[in-house]
Amino acid sequence: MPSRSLPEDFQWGVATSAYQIEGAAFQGGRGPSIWDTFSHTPGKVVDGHTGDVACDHYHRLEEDLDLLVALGVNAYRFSVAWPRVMPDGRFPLNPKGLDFYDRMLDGLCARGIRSQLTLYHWDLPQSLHEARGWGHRDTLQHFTDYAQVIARRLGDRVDSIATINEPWVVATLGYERGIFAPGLTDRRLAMQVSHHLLMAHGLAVQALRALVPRVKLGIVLNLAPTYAARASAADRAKAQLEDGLLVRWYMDPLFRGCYPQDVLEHLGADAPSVKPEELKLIREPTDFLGVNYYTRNFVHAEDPNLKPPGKLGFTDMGWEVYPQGLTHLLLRLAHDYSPPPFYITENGAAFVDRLEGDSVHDLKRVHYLEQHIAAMNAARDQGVDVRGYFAWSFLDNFEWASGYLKRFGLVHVDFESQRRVLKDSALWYRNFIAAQQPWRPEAAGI
Ligand code: IFM
Repeated sequence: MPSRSLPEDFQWGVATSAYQIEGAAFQGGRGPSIWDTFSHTPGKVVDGHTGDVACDHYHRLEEDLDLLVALGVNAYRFSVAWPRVMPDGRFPLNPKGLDFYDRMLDGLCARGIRSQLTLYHWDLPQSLHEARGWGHRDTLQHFTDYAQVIARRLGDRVDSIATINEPWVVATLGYERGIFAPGLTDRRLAMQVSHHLLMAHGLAVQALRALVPRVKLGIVLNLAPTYAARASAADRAKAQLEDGLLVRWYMDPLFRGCYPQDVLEHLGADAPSVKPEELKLIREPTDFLGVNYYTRNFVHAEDPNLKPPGKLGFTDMGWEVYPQGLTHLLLRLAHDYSPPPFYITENGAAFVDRLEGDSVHDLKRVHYLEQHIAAMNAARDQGVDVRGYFAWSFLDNFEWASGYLKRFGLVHVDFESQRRVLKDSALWYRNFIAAQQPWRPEAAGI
């Protein structure tokens, strides 16, 4: 693995999100979020699992921060739970909630680990949802207030702040397909929500820039290249549209100031209402673009369920292992958009793991990580500016509608006892990161 070309401050990290690990859902003054409501609604999450306890990270903060040290990472990506800080999504604040993140930042600083904080990883306060949530422009102002609260309290210690995680997932899975919270099936609303999320991003960036000019600001998108199964015109047209909905719908307004015309035509009456000044807001300059990459899209005009070839296999999510897609994606984004530097803010795989005593021999995950880091480096070698890589995920956790059945962690969690065990992938990642550190005479005792 080439290491010489890596900048010294390259971030090697792991990532999590609040609802997936914190637990303590009804403790410390936290208010309910749409994911509490959704997961407590029968039939929405597999086996009725909820994030009530999750990894109990809220009560095990110090132990988990020590585990980050054991992993040897120099950066940690996590999200703040909006309803823990503002139980109703608006003022007043919940001091205990802020104290928790304050302790987290102190703990990370004390351990020499840089922090990438995400403001919104899907846990919209329930009371804002009841006031029409992301469908209503008032929520954008509440989000900006929340961003300012975080900046004032934590901005002295964070390295970077991402506004929104994966707006495509929020809008499409939450408001159009109804398989994630809040479980709605309204395409018109979903597209308006996607526009509002991008506006919320722009507003928050403006507010944060004024308060914490030192902190790097950006957004995190789930992106993938889309390939046509056959060279036919029909498959190509489908691939073009899928790419438009997933990639260009977000990248174009963020970096070109417009929505893609072909997608607007496809949406027809479901296209959002957009004002020119809103497009300007969305294009507010940022310092980084977070890319979450797991697999590619493979489309066939007549058979939506056609599986890709899967030469390197599939993960437990049924997602094809396709590392070269990450290289293609990064090269294409750099070429088409000239965005700010990238971070790979999520990349990882769920596999069926077996705990054997104090070990989990998750060789497939080791291969997955190795192949994707190599794919990222292949893009870097061709000039793409990538500043960090974050494995998803630090711990096995609540995998949304799949509950606890899908394990993405580098660290195994027994959800009964809350015992943590470093999987072989964690040990591999630790050794890999150590090998990337530049050789220093003083470290070698010379
Ligand atoms: O667990 C999720 C995460 O919350 C967002 N990105 C994809 C991951 C795996 O599905």
